[in-house]
Amino acid sequence: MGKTLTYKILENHLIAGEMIPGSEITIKIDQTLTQDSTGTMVYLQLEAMDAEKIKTELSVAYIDHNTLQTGFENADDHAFIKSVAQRHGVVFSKPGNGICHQLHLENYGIPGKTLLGSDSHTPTGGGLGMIAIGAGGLDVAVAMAKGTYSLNVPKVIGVKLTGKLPMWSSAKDVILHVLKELTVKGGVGNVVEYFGEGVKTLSVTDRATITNMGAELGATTSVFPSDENTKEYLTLQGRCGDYLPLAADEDAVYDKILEVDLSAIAPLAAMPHSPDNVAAVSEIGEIKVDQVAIGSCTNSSYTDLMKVAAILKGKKVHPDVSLVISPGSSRILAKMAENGALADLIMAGARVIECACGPCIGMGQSPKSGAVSLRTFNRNFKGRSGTNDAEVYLVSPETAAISAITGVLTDGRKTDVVIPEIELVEMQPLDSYTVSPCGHCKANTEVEMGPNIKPFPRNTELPETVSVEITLKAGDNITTDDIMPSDSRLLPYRSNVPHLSNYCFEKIDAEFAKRCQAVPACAIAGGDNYGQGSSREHAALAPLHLGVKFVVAKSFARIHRSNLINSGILPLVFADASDYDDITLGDTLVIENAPSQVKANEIIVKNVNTGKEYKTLPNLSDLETEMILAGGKINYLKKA
Ligand code: MIC
Ligand code: SF4
Repeated sequence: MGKTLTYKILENHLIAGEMIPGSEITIKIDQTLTQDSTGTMVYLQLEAMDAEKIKTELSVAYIDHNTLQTGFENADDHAFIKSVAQRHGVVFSKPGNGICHQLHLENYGIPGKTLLGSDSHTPTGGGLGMIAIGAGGLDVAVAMAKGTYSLNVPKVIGVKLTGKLPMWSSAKDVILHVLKELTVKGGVGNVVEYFGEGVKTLSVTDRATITNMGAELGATTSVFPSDENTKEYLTLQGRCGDYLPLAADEDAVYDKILEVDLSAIAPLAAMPHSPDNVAAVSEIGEIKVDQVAIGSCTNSSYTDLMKVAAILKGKKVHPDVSLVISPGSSRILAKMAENGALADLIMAGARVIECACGPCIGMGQSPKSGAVSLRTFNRNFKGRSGTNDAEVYLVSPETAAISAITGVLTDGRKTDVVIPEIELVEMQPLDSYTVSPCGHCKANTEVEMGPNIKPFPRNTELPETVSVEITLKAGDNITTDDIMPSDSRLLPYRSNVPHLSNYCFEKIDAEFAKRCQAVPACAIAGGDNYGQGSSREHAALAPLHLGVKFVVAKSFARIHRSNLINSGILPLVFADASDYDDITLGDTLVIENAPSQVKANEIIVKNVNTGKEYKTLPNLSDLETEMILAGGKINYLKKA
């Protein structure tokens, strides 16, 4: 039986376990990446593990999220990360270099390697034929210290591409189409693997746009074959030696196949407030637009921005629109300054800002009240832009650029604007950029700790009886942005969990933190796909600090579930989903003989108020059971 590319790469890295879907394996991790908003925790944890020289082939610490520096906090975090990076032999990428995923693609991604990143969009590397997985910070810290990562063997969804994208349809529309088909939970437990004739019509950066937003499917990761386009891309980055051709076997068997004819893809948009709420731009109609934001790890490549520049050249941004552009890397920006495209953007009236995540994570450029904002980003969760009542639509760079000119959501096919083919260009060699000293471990480097950097919370061993009060009953598809909001006000506190926890669930229920603080122990009831979205482990650490002992839900998103377990918080799944309806805010729930129930992987939760008992299934692997019993991953590692 032929093998999928996913299984070939995983098998190549297999350290323990068997390649049986659903069972736990441990794989070798070749590379890791961190960014600053999750990175401070990662490096505090790495320090707490008394790790010395890292065990990966390459680990990179990027600074790209918290670059506003409205107070000392961000810059202190940067200095902390830089000093720890140096201590452990991690490459440090300065703020201003660009967005971690774009930079990693340009400078370090290698076909066939494994990459673990403390950011949910790490699968961007799948565009180069890597198995690139997003994980919680602690998992990445452990991968650095030990060079390994454990995961459940995924199933593989094959997406068969045929045809070629017409003008005005782009890679973004392909992934929006896939999201419409599969939904935000359609990828859970799966790798999405692309194959077929259509693959060769997509550039590496197109492929990276698609694998990047595979995160929104809830997938473990997404991957493309590595072919002549990969070779050309790597060669232009000055890294032809890193090329390796890779593909699934001709007769590879997929668990499910989705066929996509690229020639039939129309310009699409994800409407408020979910990336899978997708419709054709022509169907949505010409709604008035207030802001257009182009950039983010999804759509900030050289080709994307050159297309935008070509559309804007010689035209003016509509007087009622604010167009903001954040390029993916300083190399791209430098190229566009050299070839004149930057001037085309500026002359058209674009606001070109720093090469960083910026508006994508609400770090500035929040739209006006009630605004319609078109964004080339990957998430349009309510409030993420920093403006709670803004209506955010996710679109391609082409649709964004043409709409910035017309002032309304526009299907470019209805205009006479022609987008030229963009030729890929050679990029400057890495050493002319400000990535500072490569991976040499200087164990005696002193760690710089600013006053805002506080120790991360630690759990304690699982007690015999767990008795809690329900302090929140949440609905379906709760995001980690809902649990631990992030914007320019809160991001400076990513290294200060005690402060951050006061804002936990702030947008859903402003009293949540206070309610938790008033009782000795608490728990959350959730619906389906609890914890989708960002990998931020703060969405587990803040509840841990507030005394949350378990979350009982209909189902969990992958990364958040792991983050809960790493923090020693039980993720319990209702055996009978209708039990959810029995729970009310303020109910007292009790788990008796907790350790032995955890070992049995079946837990009875008693509701003292209603007298009802709920059967719940934590679905823990052996390793996860140990972690829960020990009160989290760090405690487990210290004991092991
Ligand atoms: C995001 O897009 O939400 C982030 C910010 O990049 C996160 C990480 C974080 O919350 O720091 C992610 O996607 O993992
Ligand atoms: Fe940064 Fe946005 Fe990408 Fe997250 S999704 S890594 S905030 S650009």
